[in-house]
Amino acid sequence: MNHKTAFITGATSGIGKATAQLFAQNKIRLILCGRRGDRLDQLKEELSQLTEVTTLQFDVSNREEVFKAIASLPNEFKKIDILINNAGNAHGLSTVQDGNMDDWDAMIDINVKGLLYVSRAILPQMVERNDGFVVNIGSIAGKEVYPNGNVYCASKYAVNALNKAMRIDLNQHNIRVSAIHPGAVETEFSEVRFKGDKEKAKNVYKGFKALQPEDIADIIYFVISRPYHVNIEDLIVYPTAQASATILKKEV
Ligand code: NDP
Ligand code: 8X3
Repeated sequence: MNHKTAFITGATSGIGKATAQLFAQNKIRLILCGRRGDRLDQLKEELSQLTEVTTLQFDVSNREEVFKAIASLPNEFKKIDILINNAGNAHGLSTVQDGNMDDWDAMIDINVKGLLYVSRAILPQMVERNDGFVVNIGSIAGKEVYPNGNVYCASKYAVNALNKAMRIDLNQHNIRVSAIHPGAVETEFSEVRFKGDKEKAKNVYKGFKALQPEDIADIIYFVISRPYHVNIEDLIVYPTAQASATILKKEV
């Protein structure tokens, strides 16, 4: 994978950060993205020992910021081979009738529109070169609706649909498109969902061994390192203790 360049959204934490670390070990050049500049700086310092790294600080849900940030890439990072559409989160957990509409806006704007804006900004250069790889991070929430998950599930159903749509639209251009749909991964995800309530977040992963961000990074690396004629379209990954969005074997 030497000399390939990957653009990773949501690289400041969890799955995106673990993917950046694994890609760096495999000498993939990195464009690391997120809103938290201090974390981007730290990660750049760490991974620059292994590969070439640049960072972009922007909010994926802000259309102008997305296009401005990508246009500002230094020349040596302008050719993007691999796009990892990972940035996203759940905001809140409640019924539709009690739903917080700001949370709804955030999930649709970040998980759906953000993924679209970043893709729209990067795909034309892949199309022009007839080469590229897109990995979309969906969720089991995009395969199965669970109680109180409504809008987060809808946003991930949209990612699932867009993954299929991209495969169709990009088929004539030799661009591979894959989606990975994890079950419970122990990251900052639940802290964001529960608005910084660390205790509540910790409880989500208590009593079973959740997937770790490195598990998903391994799978992403496996997917993007297959021979050119192989495209893994859709992968669902659960922790062993989990059988569905709602069936989870916890030790008491
Ligand atoms: P984390 O909360 O640990 O990481 C989320 C990342 O997304 C952060 O780097 C954050 O960066 C970035 N992000 C969030 N909002 C924005 C925004 N508006 N603009 C730019 N970047 C943003 O969670 P995970 O690593 O778990 O989540 C990664 C992906 O995996 C998400 O799409 C999530 O839906 C999905 N997923 C997670 C699962 C889990 O159980 N953890 C299971 C299934 C799917 P920053 O705050 O610096 O902007
Ligand atoms: C994250 C997993 O089950 O909380 O997408 O939706 S879940």
